[in-house]
Amino acid sequence: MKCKVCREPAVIDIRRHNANFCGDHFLKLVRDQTQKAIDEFKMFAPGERILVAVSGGKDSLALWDILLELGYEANGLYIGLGIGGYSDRSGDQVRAFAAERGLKLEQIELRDQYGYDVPTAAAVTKRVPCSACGLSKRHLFDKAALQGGYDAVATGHNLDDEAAVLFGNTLRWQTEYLARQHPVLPARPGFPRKVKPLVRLGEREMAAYCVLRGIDYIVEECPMAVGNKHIGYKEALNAIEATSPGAKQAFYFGFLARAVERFADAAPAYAEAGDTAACTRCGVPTTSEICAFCRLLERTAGAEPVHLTIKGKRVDA
Ligand code: Q46
Ligand code: ZN
Ligand code: ZN
Repeated sequence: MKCKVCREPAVIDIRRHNANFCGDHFLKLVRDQTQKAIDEFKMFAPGERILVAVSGGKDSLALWDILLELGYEANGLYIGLGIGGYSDRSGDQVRAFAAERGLKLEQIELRDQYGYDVPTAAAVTKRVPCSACGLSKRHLFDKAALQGGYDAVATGHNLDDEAAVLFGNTLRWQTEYLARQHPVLPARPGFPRKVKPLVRLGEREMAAYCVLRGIDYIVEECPMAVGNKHIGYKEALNAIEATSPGAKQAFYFGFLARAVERFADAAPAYAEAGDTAACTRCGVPTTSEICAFCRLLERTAGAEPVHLTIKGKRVDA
């Protein structure tokens, strides 16, 4: 197996590109593909300030590293979700990454700063943890980006993630979600621009990138992700990709090129929407008097911390 570029021994094969690469040329490919996504979707320009949402996993740490290598000004933001040992370990990983490289990392601990954690919010609201978790992350990333004067929030979603989400949204024809499934969501009043620079790269490539760059990341998944639909969609797409290399890329980029625009009407919030009111507590635009995040704060205020369980079994150790 030889590198497509230099003919030296290759360390990785990428079947959808029908090519093998040595370490150096693979790292170059990853950076080039990221830059290509940034340019193609007009994510941001040199000189703009980026806030990277880091979780401690391979994708977000690799993204932070790649953006810095490409010469962008990128700081990290980590949110401690209070999901037991998983959150402790992921926070340690992020802090070690930033400290070793002398990077600027902002940190928010839900329990310390907002008086709740994800397991407690899930118990109080009687909904799946991902619901309160996603709401909290969106609100706090938006707020941190606006307050810090950042031009965009970047997340580590890769091609496998985006193809799996698209697959799920398509299975159920969730047109509102389909309309918003774009690698860039433009800024609108009260909300920063959101970008996904890794959409041209797969999960396996991100893991290889971390190994080659000496990036330690948390391998374990969030205990709440285990067994969820998203993982099932990924497995289904992996089975298709195995016999049809390039299928994922064709599915996702074909959607962006030929279909996403057709759903634009289904997401009025992102169209030239009429003005919404401001949350009377925190000021973010909302359709009701109090925004969903402030309602969550109200509901979780004073609630006893709970342990995270799935079907009665504790999963947060
Ligand atoms: S949403 Fe759900 Fe993730 Fe939050 S509770 Fe875990 S699996 S971390 S991306
Ligand atoms: Zn090479
Ligand atoms: Zn609010």
